[in-house]
Amino acid sequence: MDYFLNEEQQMIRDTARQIAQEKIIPVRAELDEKELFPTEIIKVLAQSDMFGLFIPEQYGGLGRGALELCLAVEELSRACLGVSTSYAANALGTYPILLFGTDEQKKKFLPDIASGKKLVAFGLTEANAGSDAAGIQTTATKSGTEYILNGTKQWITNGGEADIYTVIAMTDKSRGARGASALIVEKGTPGFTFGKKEKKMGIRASTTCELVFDDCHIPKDNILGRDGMGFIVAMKTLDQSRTGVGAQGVGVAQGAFEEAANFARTRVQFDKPIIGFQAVQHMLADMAIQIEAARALVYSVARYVDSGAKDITKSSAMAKTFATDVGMRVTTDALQVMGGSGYMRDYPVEKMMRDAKILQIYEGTNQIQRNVIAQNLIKEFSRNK
Ligand code: COS
Repeated sequence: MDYFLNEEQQMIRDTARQIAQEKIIPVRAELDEKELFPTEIIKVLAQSDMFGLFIPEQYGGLGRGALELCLAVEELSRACLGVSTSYAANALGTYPILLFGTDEQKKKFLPDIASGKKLVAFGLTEANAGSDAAGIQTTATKSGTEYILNGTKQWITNGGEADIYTVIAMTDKSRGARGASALIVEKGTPGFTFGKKEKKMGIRASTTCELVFDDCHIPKDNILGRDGMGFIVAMKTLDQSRTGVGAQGVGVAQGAFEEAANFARTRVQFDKPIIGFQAVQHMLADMAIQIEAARALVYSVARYVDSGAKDITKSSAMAKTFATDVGMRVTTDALQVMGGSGYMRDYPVEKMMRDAKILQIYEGTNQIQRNVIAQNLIKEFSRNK
């Protein structure tokens, strides 16, 4: 399929593909096995300007958008979802600054993010606030020219590795979702430490850990948007980033499909390569259809996001849900095509299947996405009545 990518977009895709081939594939099994953060690969991505793709030129980036980011994320995910998660979570953490930061905040933080000098993480989730994001209990209490942060964030991707954290905390608990605020917190701020590092089923080349705030003083200038806007900052951030999670689904599905197809062409049973059997052919055909449909949806939604449209909530939830369900189904079927070999760690597909599972969970479970889609449909029905 031709998605009519311009020359620059093709170049971005090819650069990410080359990094994936040369730098990620040779080490992905080791990163997974030893649960290592991909520091060297992050450096290579930084040298290739990959962290600046979606950051405006005036703040040191390349000034491109969601589609370019999706192209890079897809290629990295095709090789290793753990590495692509470390990369994509950086964008997730950056969006609050990009969308709600003042010019001063952008000048201060974005150039180092665009160059890859500083990594970013997004701190929303807590032990008792996952799907129910408005239930956060971390507090930011105003005191003179500062906020004092107290509480613990859980399951934060890039936690510990990142230098900059965009954190959602309650400034007025009595106001529920309208009492949350978004703050920029820098690593090294007194009262900010890292807690438990998680041991995960998949995406083990990414770090997931707790952020612990104990009377952590944050200058008032670090607020994003206004007091009470934190929930909106979080939701708009997720609206932007969910298409990228869809791109992860496309990438991991493509990677697993290629492994399964190559295997089926060489694995001989009953005196012929198993790709000669219709049972296998139909599985491969179904995988190819699903990947193409997911890619088409993700690219169109990314283009819609880049058009500056305001109503992206439903579309990005659709792209995330569809493409990540495809990621899970295709990696599972790829393993099935490979039979016992697929189940062994000698091949990368068992890792791809373990990795793919998180895509249906993080940045809002696919059940929550369906709620979001349905709520938006209902609003549209009543508007068009
Ligand atoms: N853009 C702008 N505003 C939004 C919004 C969006 N995408 N989604 C919700 N809001 C607003 C609502 O309009 C509402 O505003 P008012 O109070 O002014 O009416 C407010 O936010 C609360 O919205 P809602 O009532 O829908 O919130 P719920 O408490 O029912 O929570 C959410 C539902 C949106 C939190 C849930 O569907 C969700 O997305 N959960 C997943 C969270 C998530 O992705 N976690 C992963 C963390 S990062 S890896």
